[in-house]
Amino acid sequence: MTDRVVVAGAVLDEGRLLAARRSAPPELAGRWELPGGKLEQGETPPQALVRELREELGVETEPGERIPGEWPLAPGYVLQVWTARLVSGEPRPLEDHDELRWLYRHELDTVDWLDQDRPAVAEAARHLPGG
Ligand code: 523
Repeated sequence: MTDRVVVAGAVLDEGRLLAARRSAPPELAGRWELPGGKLEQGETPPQALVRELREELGVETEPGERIPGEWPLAPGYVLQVWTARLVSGEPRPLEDHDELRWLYRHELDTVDWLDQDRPAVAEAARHLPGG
């Protein structure tokens, strides 16, 4: 069976990457992620990403390019990541997160990323100024 996709966004703005701290479930709470969520029926990953970022952060975004790779999650799920440009709004932790931080490239290691997000964060760093 095909794995279900969880899409996450490497949201870029003013030379920084957005990191979001999960508030649930307990085993993931306190760890940092690229925000996103599961695809719903009939959605493409970029469509799901725009919806999830609107719901969770209250912002409008425009997906950019896919970050190469695909990372296993719970059985039956895989993580795919797209870059996204902030179009309007200031992100707020409306759902699923209790803190947000904008990180410059040299600050990317200052939060405890979920293991499965780390390769995509490293790749997203290539889109940030400073190296
Ligand atoms: N991850 C993950 N990294 C990451 C995201 C967005 C999600 O490892 N950047 C994992 C965490 C969960 C699963 O993917 O095990 C689903 O993510 P979740 O809970 O953010 O998806 P939602 O918001 O669609 O979930 P429901 O509220 O359950 O529908």
